[in-house]
Amino acid sequence: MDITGRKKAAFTLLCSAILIVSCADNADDTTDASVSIDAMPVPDAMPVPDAMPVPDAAPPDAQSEPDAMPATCQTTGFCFMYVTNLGDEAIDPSAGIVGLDARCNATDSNKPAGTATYKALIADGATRIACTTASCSTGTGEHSDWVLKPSREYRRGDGTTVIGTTTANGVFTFPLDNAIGPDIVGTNNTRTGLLTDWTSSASDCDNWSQTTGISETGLHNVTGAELLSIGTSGCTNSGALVCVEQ
Ligand SMILES: [Ca+2]
Repeated sequence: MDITGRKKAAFTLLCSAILIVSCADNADDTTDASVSIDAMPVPDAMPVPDAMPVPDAAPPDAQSEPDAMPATCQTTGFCFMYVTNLGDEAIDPSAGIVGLDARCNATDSNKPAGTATYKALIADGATRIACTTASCSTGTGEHSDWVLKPSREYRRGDGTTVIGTTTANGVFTFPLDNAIGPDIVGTNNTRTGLLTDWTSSASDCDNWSQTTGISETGLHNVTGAELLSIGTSGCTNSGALVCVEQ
């Protein structure tokens, strides 16, 4: 090989080297381009929606429901009783015992705070009966629309003064721990329609539908069986009502 031939060979080698470098550069460019594409999975890194804590916030709302349950004495352990302070709880002949229950739910300065429903501690021997035998000797099956719950503590509106706890047959034994309430100016008489053994009296102003005749009358400010009866009184006479939370 002469000198010219050597120069051609060297030039060819140089060109080959340049091509290899060029190809290598191209390969690097391709790699770089793919790298930049691989670096785009940012959208995959958006787990924010997975962090949705909204469902986690639901359980506290569900837990608030039990808090609303103690609205009645079915769940608070004791029930309220009070004596009306409206003065003369006149009999409404058109309403009967339902009208007397309505008086227990009317505005009254003695009624305990809250939204509880009340019924009158009263009997008519027809729709509302406490016992058909003395102190319900055969059990709660003697009740009709009776207002006291069995084995339940009853308290005054102050929430602390215990009046008494009923028997398993849904009546009180006497004496009570405390009277239903203190003396009232005017009269302490209450309309009851009950005899001292919790059976119904025939004297009930004709099932509380008449303002003539007589009714069994009790006292709210005592701890004995006089709560139920001290005798009879005219249906036009003043009389309060003992009211019981339901
Ligand atoms: Ca009757």
